[in-house]
Amino acid sequence: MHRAKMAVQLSGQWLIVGGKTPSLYVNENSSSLYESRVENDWVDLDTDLYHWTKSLRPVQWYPGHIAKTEKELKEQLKLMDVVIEVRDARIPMSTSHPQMDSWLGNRKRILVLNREDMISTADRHAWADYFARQGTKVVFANGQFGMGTMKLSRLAKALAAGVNVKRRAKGLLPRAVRAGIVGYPNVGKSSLVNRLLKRRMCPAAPRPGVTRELKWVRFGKDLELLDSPGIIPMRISDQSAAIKLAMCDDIGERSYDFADVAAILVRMLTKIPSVGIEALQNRYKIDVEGHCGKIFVHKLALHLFNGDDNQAAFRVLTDFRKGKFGWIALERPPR
Ligand SMILES: Nc1nc2c(ncn2[C@@H]2O[C@H](COP(=O)(O)OP(=O)(O)O)[C@@H](O)[C@H]2O)c(=O)[nH]1
Ligand SMILES: [Mg+2]
Repeated sequence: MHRAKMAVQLSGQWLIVGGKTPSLYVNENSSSLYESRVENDWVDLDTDLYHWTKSLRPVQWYPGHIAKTEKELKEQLKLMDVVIEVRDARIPMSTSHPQMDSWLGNRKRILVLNREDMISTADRHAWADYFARQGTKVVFANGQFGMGTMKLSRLAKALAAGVNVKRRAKGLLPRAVRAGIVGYPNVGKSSLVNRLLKRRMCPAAPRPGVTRELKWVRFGKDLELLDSPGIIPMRISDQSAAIKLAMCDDIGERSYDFADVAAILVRMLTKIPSVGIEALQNRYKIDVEGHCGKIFVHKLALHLFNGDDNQAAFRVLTDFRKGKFGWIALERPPR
């Protein structure tokens, strides 16, 4: 399923940007052997996730302002010279909008994997390597502390400069170049804009749905930046993706059941090679029985929260989001 999604994506025109050089990491045979074993585990995980989620109540989140945004954004996209597409580095596939390619067409674009601090070096390497193999490099960024924004800024300006070279050739006066920031809710778009501008122009908050309108801001003397509210498909057809958005706090809390999502997160964590059952048992001093996430959450509820599964589930989700099981991605590239 993922593979198909990427093929569409890659048929679009991607711009090549910085990123770590994969060759710095993959050298020895032993490490590639290890890598291939880990990759196998990840493939299994995707299949498992599909089965775990299919019986759940579907997760859907489409607040009213998103439909309006989508319409406005499509209009604004026509004006943009460069589009900066931001995704959550923990789930680069699940934060890729299925319609983005058709909206952007041949427009110049930069792919940013934000929240780079929330994934491991191995995750980062896997994604850098994957995009490099596809002929696509990405900017890894941290909207909170500004890593990667210098590179992003340089790149946006360089790409934008081409616009005025063309205008001059046609005898037209130069004009401010427009760059738009687009992406799913809560991936760090406003934070990145603020970092680029080196001041807080756009409200950023730790919950999805804070930016409600499109906002142009001046960036340097010849660039304008557009911050936009997050967009998300009206129906998320891939429920594994929807669950991962919930785990990463990228969609509204009211759209999912904490206990369901936490139970699946527990199962995922036990299977992620760098976390495993031990990490959960050590943290909560509870046995993981037969990989069952529901039982685990319920035991935690009895242990700490007077039997309240919801609170226990919220604790597990929050701990994951705070990196208490280590900083890890929930997705690895398709092979
Ligand atoms: N750890 C971490 N947090 C980030 C990063 N970028 C943004 N955030 C936080 O994520 C939350 C959502 O950011 P915001 O910019 O409002 O996202 P937007 O909805 O895409 O505009 C805020 O609490 C930010 O401080 C990042 O790279 N790393
Ligand atoms: Mg925002």
